Amino acid sequence: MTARLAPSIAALLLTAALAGCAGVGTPPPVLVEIHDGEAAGGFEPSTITVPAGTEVRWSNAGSRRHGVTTEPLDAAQEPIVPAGAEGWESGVISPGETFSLRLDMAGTYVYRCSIHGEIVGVIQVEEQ
Ligand SMILES: [Cu+2]
Repeated sequence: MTARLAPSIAALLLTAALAGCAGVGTPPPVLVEIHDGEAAGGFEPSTITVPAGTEVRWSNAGSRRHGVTTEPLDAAQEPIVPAGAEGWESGVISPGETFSLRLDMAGTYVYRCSIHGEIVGVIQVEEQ
């Protein structure tokens, strides 16, 4: 009896596990627009709070080339990212182009435009 029930119980547990995964799911991507110049707002929004595992998409909404990097302007300083997390350097993002990145590690990330260093953004990643 027990032996016969086992497979169906296993199937039920598997179904529950899959439903649980679907319930938590992948958080929806979050869009950050890049605007020309600090006066125009720079990163919009400049500060975001997202759950771990979120894909952040930067979209160049301006007419100049931009980029996003965690490398500090002052090369002597350390990037501000959570311990154990990697920073990034997008390379050039031309007008109309996007750059995406999935952030899995919780903590604070500070980044800037790699071309216009005065434009800064902050991402707060929270444990899911
Ligand atoms: Cu820029």
